[in-house]
Amino acid sequence: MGIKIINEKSLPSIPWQDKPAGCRDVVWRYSENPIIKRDLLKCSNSIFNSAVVPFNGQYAGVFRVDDKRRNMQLHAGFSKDAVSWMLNEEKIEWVNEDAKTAEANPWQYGYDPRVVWIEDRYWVTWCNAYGWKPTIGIGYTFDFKKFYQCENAFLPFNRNGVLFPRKIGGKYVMFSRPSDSGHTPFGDMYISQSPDMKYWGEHRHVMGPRGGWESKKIGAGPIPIETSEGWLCIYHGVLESCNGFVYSLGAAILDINEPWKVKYRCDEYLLSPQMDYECWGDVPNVVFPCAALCDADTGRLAIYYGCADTHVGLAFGTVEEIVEYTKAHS
Ligand code: BMA
Repeated sequence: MGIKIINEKSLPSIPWQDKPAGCRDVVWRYSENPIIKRDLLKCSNSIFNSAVVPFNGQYAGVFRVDDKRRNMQLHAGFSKDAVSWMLNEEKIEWVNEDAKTAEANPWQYGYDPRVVWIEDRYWVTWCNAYGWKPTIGIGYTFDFKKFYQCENAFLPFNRNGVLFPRKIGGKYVMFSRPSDSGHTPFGDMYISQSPDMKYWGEHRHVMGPRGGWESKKIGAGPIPIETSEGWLCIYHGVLESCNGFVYSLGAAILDINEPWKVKYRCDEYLLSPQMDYECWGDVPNVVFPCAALCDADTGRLAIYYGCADTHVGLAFGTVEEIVEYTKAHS
């Protein structure tokens, strides 16, 4: 491989299917999609926009479950093969280490989680209600059994909080996408920095919408992947049609030491809602990536994405091909 993957681990058990013969795309779907159907749990109306990571030689994750009351909740889940998932029927009960944090921020709703291993634990970020208004919640777990909640990173309104997998320049780094109270008709990606996961500042603009498939708003997706070309960042972009929003998946490559500097940005989407399960559901025409597994040895990527705000889908690609394609179409 010409492109080096940095700091990712060997993951020989990563889910994988070779690119189908005749496929001209850089990212292709798992043939048995969706891998998690909306009714997996007794309580679930839908299960989508969810995050998975390697865990104890197998896999674990945090899943967005909208229940039948249509409350947005987070549930832990486990898998041997990262394709077939068992989710806890009960939602995550967050524990606050600090009583003041608990008092100030009682659980109301949470959605669109991301999970990343940094240093000694799995960090979870999600869109968290504060006074019933969305902002970025942060917590952590060691075992996917007990989950600890920290102070919210930002004020409302904010969404799509995504951590980088290591400190950069001595600071934790997170994407977010400031927004408004509703189904935001705008949105740029920003980076914020923190010495301690509690106080966030040194905000930097990364990029905004720029036309076509990403003309309305954009937001970070899976945890960025460190490569010799820069941070490979898969994100979503939204187009507004006469019939509503269309969510697609694209890629950009950011500077390693100053990740608010965009080196390359693919002008085509890499995956857009085209299959029935992406075009038909509670919110039609949505592919919404929240996680990617990466095998450092082969460069294989398994991308987990929400389908039509209803199920979880899986797609494949390789770091090398996505990086090359992004550079060539930037
Ligand atoms: C966004 C978020 C996502 C959702 C998407 C499409 O604003 O609410 O959770 O998947 O809209 O409805």
